[in-house]
Amino acid sequence: MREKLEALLEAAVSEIQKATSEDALQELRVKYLGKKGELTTIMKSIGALSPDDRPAMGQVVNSVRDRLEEQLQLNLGIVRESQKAARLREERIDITLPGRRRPMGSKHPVTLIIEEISEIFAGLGFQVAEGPEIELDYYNFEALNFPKDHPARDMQDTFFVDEKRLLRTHTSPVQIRTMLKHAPPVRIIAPGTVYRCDSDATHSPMFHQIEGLMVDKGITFGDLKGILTIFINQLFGSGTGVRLRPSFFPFTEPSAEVDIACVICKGKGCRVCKNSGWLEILGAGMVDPEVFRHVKYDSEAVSGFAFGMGIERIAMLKFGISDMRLLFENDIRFLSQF
Ligand code: 2NM
Repeated sequence: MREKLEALLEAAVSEIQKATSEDALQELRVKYLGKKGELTTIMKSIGALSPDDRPAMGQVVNSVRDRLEEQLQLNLGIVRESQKAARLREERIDITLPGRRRPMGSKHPVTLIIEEISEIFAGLGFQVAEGPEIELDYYNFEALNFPKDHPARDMQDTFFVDEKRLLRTHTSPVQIRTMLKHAPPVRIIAPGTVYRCDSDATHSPMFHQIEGLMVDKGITFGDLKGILTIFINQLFGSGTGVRLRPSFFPFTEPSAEVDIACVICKGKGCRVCKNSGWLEILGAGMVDPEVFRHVKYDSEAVSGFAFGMGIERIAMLKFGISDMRLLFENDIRFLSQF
């Protein structure tokens, strides 16, 4: 039996050393050490030996098993190393090749205008305020003095989430939230995305606005006109004509539409201004005391003005974009020009 074991060990070691793959080594493990393996079979026959011979023979079997185990591990390491070496020999990397360039991104024209306008108002002491795009009906309409039956509160015009919540139709709720949190004075602008049920060549259901609010002791309509004139002259160039026309908004009284002299024809009349020489770019007014009541501001002690403008229209005028839909197609050939 001892000779048999020695012959087995020699044969097995030699086979293990010749194996060139992990699979071959696994097969040899099964062949010798598996449940029906050659060593296992010999081990089982120990029972037939006389009790005196069993311990010694058991030790021999164990040492043969340990030797085989050791040899298998050793060759497994060797096989893995040589496979890795072969792979590395084949994988040639040409370090002289130029790297793959990632195309440089660019800011969206709407983002550029929001940044430019925010910079101008920063220079006038306005801070940027933000708020949620899913808004409460209360902040979007109720606190802004929209009557219950106002058409803007209809499903036709507004995307409702449920009874109480909607996609904000303007950024005015940001001004409400700001006034509820902070006592006067406030000087903020609220840029952001807004939503209305409207979709055609000149209306996108998702667009952008910047609204502004200034509240302090003794703010007048003159401050409104002065601030907006400075703003327009910085955005469109000094000397740009400014015109105010009376208008109406639920949240301001009095209210005005603010026009600028057409940037295309300088007021002579063209297609863009529909021959009027003027472009409407802002709505504005003195904050209605009813709005102050909702945010618990004392309208006897403070007053303020607010204004709002659409960004897409301003981006089109400033960059000479003829079709608003280009701003929403996200074609990089278009976007990379700004
Ligand atoms: C506009 C025009 C006029 C406005 C008013 C307010 C608030 F919250 F203070 F009442 N925020 N924005 C406002 C006023 C917006 O957009 C055309």
